[in-house]
Formats: sequence, C-alpha cells, structure tokens
Amino acid sequence: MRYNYQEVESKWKKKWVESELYKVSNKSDKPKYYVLDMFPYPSGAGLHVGHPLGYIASDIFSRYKRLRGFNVLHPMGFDAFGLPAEEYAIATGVHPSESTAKNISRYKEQLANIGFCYDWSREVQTCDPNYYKWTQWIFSLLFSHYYDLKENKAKPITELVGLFSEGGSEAADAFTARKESFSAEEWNSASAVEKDAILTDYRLAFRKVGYVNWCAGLGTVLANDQIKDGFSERGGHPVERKAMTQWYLRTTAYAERLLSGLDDIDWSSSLKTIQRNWIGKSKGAQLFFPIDGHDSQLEIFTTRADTIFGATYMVLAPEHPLIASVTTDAEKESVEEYQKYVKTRSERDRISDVKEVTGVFTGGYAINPFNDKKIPIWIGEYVLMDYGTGAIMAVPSDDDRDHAFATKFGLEIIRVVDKSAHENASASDKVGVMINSDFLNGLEVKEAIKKMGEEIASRSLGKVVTNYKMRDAGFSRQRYWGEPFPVTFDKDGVAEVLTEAELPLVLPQTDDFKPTEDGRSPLSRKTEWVTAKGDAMRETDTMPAVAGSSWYFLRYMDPNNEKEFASKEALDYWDSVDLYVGGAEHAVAHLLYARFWHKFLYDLGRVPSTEPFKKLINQGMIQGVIEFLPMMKDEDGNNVFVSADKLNDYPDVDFARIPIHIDMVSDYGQTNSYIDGKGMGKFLEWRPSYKTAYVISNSDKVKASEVANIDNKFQFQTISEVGKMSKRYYNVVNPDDVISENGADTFRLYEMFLGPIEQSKPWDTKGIEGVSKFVKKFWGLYFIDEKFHWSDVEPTSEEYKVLHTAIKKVGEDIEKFSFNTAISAMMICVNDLKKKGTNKRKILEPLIMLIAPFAPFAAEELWLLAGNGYSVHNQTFPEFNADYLKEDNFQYPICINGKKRAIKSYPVDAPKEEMEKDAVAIEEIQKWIDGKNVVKIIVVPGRMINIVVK
Ligand code: ANZ
Repeated sequence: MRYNYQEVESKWKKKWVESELYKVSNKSDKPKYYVLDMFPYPSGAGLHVGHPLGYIASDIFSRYKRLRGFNVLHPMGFDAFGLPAEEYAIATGVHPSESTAKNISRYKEQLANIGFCYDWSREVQTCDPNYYKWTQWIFSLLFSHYYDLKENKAKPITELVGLFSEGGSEAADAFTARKESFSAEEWNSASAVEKDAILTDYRLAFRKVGYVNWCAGLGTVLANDQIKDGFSERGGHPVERKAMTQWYLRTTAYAERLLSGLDDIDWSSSLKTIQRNWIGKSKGAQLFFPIDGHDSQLEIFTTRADTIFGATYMVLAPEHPLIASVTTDAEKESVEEYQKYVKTRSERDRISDVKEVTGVFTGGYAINPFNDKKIPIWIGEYVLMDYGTGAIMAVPSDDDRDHAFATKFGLEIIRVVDKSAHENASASDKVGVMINSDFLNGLEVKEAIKKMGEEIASRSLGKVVTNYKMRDAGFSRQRYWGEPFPVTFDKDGVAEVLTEAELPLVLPQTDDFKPTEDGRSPLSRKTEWVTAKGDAMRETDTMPAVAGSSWYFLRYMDPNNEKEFASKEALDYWDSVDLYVGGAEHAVAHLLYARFWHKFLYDLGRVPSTEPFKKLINQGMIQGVIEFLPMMKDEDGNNVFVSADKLNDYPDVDFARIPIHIDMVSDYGQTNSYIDGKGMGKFLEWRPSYKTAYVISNSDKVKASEVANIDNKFQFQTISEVGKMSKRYYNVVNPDDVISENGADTFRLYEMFLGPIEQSKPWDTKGIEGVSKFVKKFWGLYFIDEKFHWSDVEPTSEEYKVLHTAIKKVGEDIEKFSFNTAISAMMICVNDLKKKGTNKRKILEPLIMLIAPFAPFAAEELWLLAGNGYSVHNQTFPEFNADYLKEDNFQYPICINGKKRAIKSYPVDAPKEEMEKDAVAIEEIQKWIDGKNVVKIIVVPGRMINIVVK
C-alpha cells in the first residue's frame, strides 16, 4: 500500500490534539525531563525551512525521552512583543496585537504541520496581560531589592533602609554605584527625594541617565546594529548620542556569579567563552593622580600599575566630569568641538577604530604620584566613560592603542619593559624585565605588578580592584509594543512600584504608534492613562523584548496560575531546563539576562536552581542557495543572459548577476541548477524590463521571450551560491510546500539528515528524494499485496542482528544529538531488512518505535494498522540486547608452530575437542604435519588454534 501521507498526517494531527496526547502533568511517578526551544518572534513572513531545524532536533529528543520513560515537558510559546510589529503598525495602522495574533496563528499552523509534540495547553505569549503581569511583578521585585555583598545575594531594600537609618552607608555592605558615604543622621534627615536618589544607586532595577542612539530624522532611538558609520541604516539620517533617563537592571552585581556559574553547566566551550568575554573580568588597580593646580584628584583604572614610570600622558573619556575644570581657556573651544564629534560616534565605532585615533589636549596636567612628573591630560574617544573610572594613564610603550595615539600626536614614549628575551611577545604581553622604573628595575613584570600593588596600598595611593566589562543592562525603550513599567512617579519624581494586586498594568489602546517628536514613547500621549493614579504619573517607557524572554521557561511549568508566577510545587518538580536548543545569536543578551533573572529569583527563594539551562545546544543555520542569471551587454547595449556553462567563452567580460526567484529554477540547489523555457517565461513575467533581453545557452543567441514557454529542451544554467535564506534573495523555502510535496516525516528526516545539528548547511532539495524513498521503503516493509501483514515466525539471528545494530546506534546517537548518523543507521537497517524480505513481527514492531521519534506520523499509522492501542508515542523505546550482536561463527586462524597456515570458520560455541579434531584434518594443515609429531593442540576460543609439531 502506498503511503498516503496527506491522509495520514491530517488524521493524526487532529487526533493528537483531540486526545491531548502531548499534554504533560506536573505530577508523575516518572522522572522528569524538560526540553525547551527558544520561542520564536512571530514575524509576518512565517517560518522558513531554517527555523524548524532546532525544533525538529528537540522534538526527536523529547519523543525519545518519552519512550524512555520520562515525563517530558516540551512547551512552545511566542516572544510576541517587539519592533517589527510596531514598525508594521506605524506603516499600515494595523494594531500590533492584531498582526501579532495573526502571525501567531500562522506559526501554530506551520508548526502543527511538522508534527511537533508540544503541549499547547502550556502556551505562553509574552504580550498576554496574564503573562506580563508576572514580568511586571519580577521587575517590581528587582526594584525593591539590592545586592548584599556579605551574604552575596539580593535582599529587600527595606532592610537596607533600616541599616542606613541606624548606621549610615557604612552599616551596609552593599553593591552600589555610589561613591560618597553618609551617616545615619544624614540619612534620617534627608528628604524623600534625596533618599530616593540614594536608593536608586542600590536598587537592582533603577533609573539613570544613559546615552541612546538618537536619530532625529527618524524620530527614534536606534539599536547599535541599526547604525552604520554614524548614520541610520534606514534612510541614512545622522545619529547622535543623546542623554536620556532610562531604566537599567544592575546585572553587574551578579557578574561574578554569572561567570562562575558557567563552570557548572553543559554548554559548548565556544558559547561559554563568548559569555566570559562579555562579562570581561579584569583585575587591576584604581589609582589617584593629583591634578596640577587643583584640589581634586584624577582616578584611573589600570591593569598595569607596574608601567607607571612609562605613563607619559593621561586620557579622559570625552564625557568625563573633570574635563570642564581641567581644560584651560586656550583649549576650551577645541575640547568642546571634539566632545560634539564624539557624540555622533557609536560606542562600537569608538572602540573598533584602532587605526583612526582621535583626541585633543585639555591644557591641564596631572602629577605622577611616584616621581612628581607633570603629565599632560588629553581626552580621547577610545577611553569609555563607563568602564573602570573613565580615565587612564597612557603607556605608549606597552599598550597598542596608547602607542598609536602617542605616535599620532607626537607624545613621549618611554620604554619601561625590556622584552628582548621574548622574541615574539606583543606590546601588551605581560612579560619582560622592568627598566627606567626606579624601584621596580630588574623585576619581572609579574613580580613588578605585585610589588606595585603593595606599594600603592602602603602609600594609600589607591587600591586593588576587579572590574567587569559587562554593563548594567539598559532596560527602557521609548516605544509602544512592550510591557508597561509598573511604576509611578509622585510630584517630586520619586518612583514607586505598583503592588501585586494592581498588576497587570495593561498596555493602553492607541492608534498612534509613533514615538513623540522628542523621542518619548507613544504612551506619553495617553495623558489619561499617564495620570491614572491620583497625582502620580506613570512611566511611559516600555520594557525591551528581553524582559519577556528572561523567565518564560518558568511560566511553562505552571502557565495558568493566577495567583503566582508559578507554584512552588511546579517549580520544585521541573526545577530547570534539562536541554535548551536555540540559535547562537542569543549567546549573550538573552542567555545572560535569563541567567541573571534566574539567580535573582533564586536569591529570593522563588526558584530551586541556580542556573536555568543545564545543557544547551546551538543549532546551525540553514542557508539558502542564491540563484543568479549571469548577464552582459552586447554591442548594441542589449541585455544578454549567458548560461553559466558558457561563461568561459567570454573571458574578458565582467558579468552582472541578476538574482532569480528559486521557483523559476529547475533542480534548485548547489549544482546543475537551470531554468527551462517555462522558467524563463515566468522570469520575464516577474521582471518585465528584461522582455527585450537575449539569451545564449545551448542554443544560439535568441530573444529571451522566444524561449519562454516554447520547448522543454531549452536549458540555461544558473550560477548557484550559498548564502542567507532571505526574502531579499528570493530563496526562501516554506516548510508547508516541502511538506505538501513530500510529507512531514520526510521533511523532518531530511532536515536532520542535512548534517550535524550544530553545523550551518545549505538547503538543497535534491537530497530529499533519497529520504523520501527511505520512508516509502520503511512503510513498504509492513505490507504484502497491499495489505498490512507481519508474521509471528521467529526471526533468524541475522535479522535480530540487523535490528539490534540499529537500536544500539540510534539510541546512542540520539543521546549524543547526532541525528544524521542515527538516520543513516535506520536507513541501513531498513535496507538490510528489505533485502532479507523480513516481515516478522518481532523485528518490525520494535522498528516502529525506533523510528517513531523521527517519523511520528508513519509510525503512528503503522502502529494502528498493526492493531495496537493508541498511541505509539506512549510506548517504550526498544531495548538493546548485546547478545544479538555476537557473531555466530568465528574465523579461526590455524597455525603450525605459531605460523598461520589456514583459516576456518567454527561456531563460537563449538567444543574445543571437535575443533582440535577438525583442524588437524584440514588438507592444507595435513601438508604441514605430514611425517611429523603433533605434540600439542592449543585452542584459544575466539582467537586462534595453534598446532605444535616436532
Ligand atoms: C596602563 C596600561 C599600560 C594599561 C599597559 C594597559 C597596558 P582590561 O580591563 O583588561 O580591558 N583602560 C582602563 N579604563 C579604560 C576605559 N574606560 N576605556 C578604555 N581603556 C581603559 O584593560 C584595562 C586597561 O585598559 C587599563 O590598563 C587601561 O590601560 C585601559 F601597558 O593602564 B592600562
């Protein structure tokens, strides 16, 4: 019987939903296992074949774990707030909630077609007030907690207030941005506004002035990657850095725990390295330099205090507060001009332009505390305000950036480290012997750093500190489609969070989605909403998309709970995610913020685990093949398309490449793709401006419009190149199309068969044929004369061996997430069984379970046809039995006095005496023992037979 996948799939899709087959309970005797996919942002374009790659892998794994007897949580939801829906709303007037809902339903349909075992009763949408109520609630907790350094955990801000009123700032050992200390009296007599300002420096969610990329032309704040060379990517408008009060999360308080936590989780080392670099731990010294003619001191951060005798100038970040006071009148104008220039520069430009160094002299001088030498103070964009102290001592001899700067501005360079014994060392390597450095002379760099640390402490010039590159996370956007902050400000601007009972604070309706002219969120136009709470005003910024995705995995554990973000029982039961699968593009932002939220909730005793994702796999990208028509101009200026196999005839021509829609290409893929007459016709319809073009291919030069629709002999080879799968290249493949042509099981198997899951690989439909044949062959094993049939005859040991070889390999490979090799093993198994004509139940029944995680539809149907109860997906994965893999016979080398003279096969369980008797009787052996004495016959079972003769 032919496998009618359309019928089978539509039947089971329905039945699985109706019967709630994939619904999981929070109570079970089985061990739990939690498999999570990074939930998608539901874009208007729908899913393309690249998106489900990770979902298929995690689905196979979830199904496998179910068959292995686990209670598997495998949920799905939508990261539904965000920019694209909002931009679409601005362009079309369609409310983001409407377009988002529409996109979500399309995504769900597409996902259902692929046959995923999601428990949809647990679906989460971040834009749903029942969900974001709890996002707001966690935010309010962040607001009302600070970080206690003694206990190394978050604690209620009310406790901090108690400490302040009893003993001032010294009474608390708290993580803070605040430098000034205060006494209990000062605290107690402070006004509400002053207290609020102090607490702001301690809260884990707080407001401060930060710089945003402001684009006046677009009337909006842009993300770093929306800017190129100081201009907006869209529209090319100038972008400048604008100061705006914004919300931040004090992620830096958790820097050390975010770092050390990486040691306990099973993530790829490349991913861990990305996170470690992002956190950027750096040990160094904070040092004070007196400023010539001033009372104030300049505080710098250096990892190389040992090089202080080579410090020939200082550099302040252009935003540094001391600039105004150290700049002399003569330099004022150029300093201000330079500051204006830096405002147009994104941080990324500032740190990445190593060659293009810029800066100006302030006219002021600092004094080296170790030799009282005067050092000129400059400002330069390569020093960033919010790292270290925003000021450095520059040592051009031992730092590349300082060296470039000194060279450009003709500043002094003093060598302080003799690296002559280290031939390949770069300027920044911490090796060599100190020179020109007073009491450090002769010391190795490492010793010198240590000695300087001691010296600095004993002379009270500063202290040893650890810095982290990581910044507090910006948490505001001046946009509409996000969670409203559960915050009000009183008439003095003192912030307060809403109580749990007041949540959710629902996003108000609007039909004007544009930010205001001065860059505030559209919510600020909703004056009634803004002033809804007495005379207190609501915050009008909204939260960024990382808010909702920072804890969604917890909500899945108990998604309909109206009283709590999730119940303690649910959280204790599911604990944390056992396997997380998603794209490497989330290596920092999402994964770091989610870890931060989780650790915070752990501190509050709200979650039982310190890390949210135990194991993480990044699936590779599915790339597209971009198809081009090579094109040149003839003498008359006509466009001429030249088939790719004819390009060598025109060695001097630089061909233009016209991207062509892949639907017009036959045999789409990396090799031998071509367009026929029909395809050319479609192309001309699509791009009518080429109707007058010519083509050169297997025919002579003819008009393109003539080959269109004429014959199928015409073939024009395209140039195929691997690139991104994107609407821009007309190469997006929709999974729905592949499924309707080949079936969902084939689609799933094919995606997995493309290669190792972590690798990126091009989509190439050519290979799908082979996988489709495999599914048909597998199906065919179960039918004789169009009828489902299997026999109860006992299988041969060979048949068992084929099956158990596959069981072993498939099981091991799934555990290793090596799905492509698991599929090869299944293919070999099915081929072997087909060759043997096996139709025995004891082989074919376990085979259904073996293949079920990969091809859930066909497996379910076969299971039903076999007369078994519903559903195959609740059965057990076949148990591997090593006995079946044992060889029945062994090829014994037969030796005479240790030298191999013959080979003969004996059953592995053959008695020794029989083998002895038989071996000496072999003709070739007889030759060797003829006329000699057989002294001894040694049989080593499973190894060899040795006949000792004399
Ligand atoms: C003198 C020196 C001599 C430095 C030398 C380096 C090499 P990490 O933390 O490893 O990145 N620095 C400090 N604050 C800075 C800021 N806000 N913007 C840009 N650069 C800053 O490196 C810390 C080093 O980077 C510090 O040590 C300082 O330069 C610079 F041979 O001080 B160093």
